[in-house]
Amino acid sequence: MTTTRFDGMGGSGRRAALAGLLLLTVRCEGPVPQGSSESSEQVVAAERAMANNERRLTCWKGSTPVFDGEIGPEEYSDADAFEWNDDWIEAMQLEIESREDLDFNGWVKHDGEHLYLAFDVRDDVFYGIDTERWVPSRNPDAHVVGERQRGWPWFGDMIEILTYSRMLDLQVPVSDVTGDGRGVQIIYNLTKSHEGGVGTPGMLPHGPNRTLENWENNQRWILDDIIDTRTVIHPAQNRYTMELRLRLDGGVEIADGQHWKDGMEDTPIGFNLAIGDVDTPDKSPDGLLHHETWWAGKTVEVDDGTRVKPWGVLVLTSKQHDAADGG
Ligand SMILES: [Ca+2]
Ligand SMILES: [Ca+2]
Repeated sequence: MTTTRFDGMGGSGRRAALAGLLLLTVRCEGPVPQGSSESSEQVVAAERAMANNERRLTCWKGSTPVFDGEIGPEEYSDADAFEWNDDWIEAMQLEIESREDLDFNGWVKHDGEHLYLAFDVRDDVFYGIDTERWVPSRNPDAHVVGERQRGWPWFGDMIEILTYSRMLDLQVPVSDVTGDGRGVQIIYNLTKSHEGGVGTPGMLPHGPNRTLENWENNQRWILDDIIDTRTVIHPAQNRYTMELRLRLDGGVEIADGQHWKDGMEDTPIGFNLAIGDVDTPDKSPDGLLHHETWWAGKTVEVDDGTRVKPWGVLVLTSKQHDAADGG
């Protein structure tokens, strides 16, 4: 697979990467997941919205998992799986140095009511558990919870989740999302949460570098349980497992007022993830994270100089994985 690296490269590299992405829009073809159908019009629409059709997952319909943070041996066998590899795009200075430093597996599926994401993350040092809760020099208020302008929700071992459910409908690049069913950018943190405060894992609205609209909608999602998580920490194995569920009704709005539901045709939406790792201060030379590794990249510059979000593609389907060819 071709790796397109957007962040941390000079202007010429960015232009080359962008040219590669634009070439995809001309080619009008991308690999289509086995068993789920996708029209060439949908592929073109995704590319207009800056989605890389080579980054794709299928959200099959499957069994309802036990929502407890544990990942049983067969619990996600009917889901599409992803894992860390060299195609993920690091946004911080330091590359992932070993599988012990940071490694993860993940799964995605839905049961007709919720979209589920599950993560099994291996990390040698849990920030705020194995370490003191040291704060970055640039923001001593990093752990203020509930105030958009002060806290850094993403500081810590974390997972950032992004959707662009209106991607096919709008077919345009976006610099920001609205934080609701149309598109969301929201944070899971291993050691703090909007509802439980410092010390309790869970969801947080994104911080001061995102819009007020995104923050307010993120907060409503968390308080109304449109999005919810469960976490289990396995300290002896240096790993944590987390299950996230997102209510389809209210959480995935594919057109104005229309939410994707079971029985609809296969629908690609924009999707992206970042896995963040903080260890000890010496591993954060820029005072930020040790790692922030992105599935589809963090941002990309377009012709007018603005930076927009690159996306991977998540195909929502009513089909089941087992029924798919080769599934
Ligand atoms: Ca680590
Ligand atoms: Ca860590």
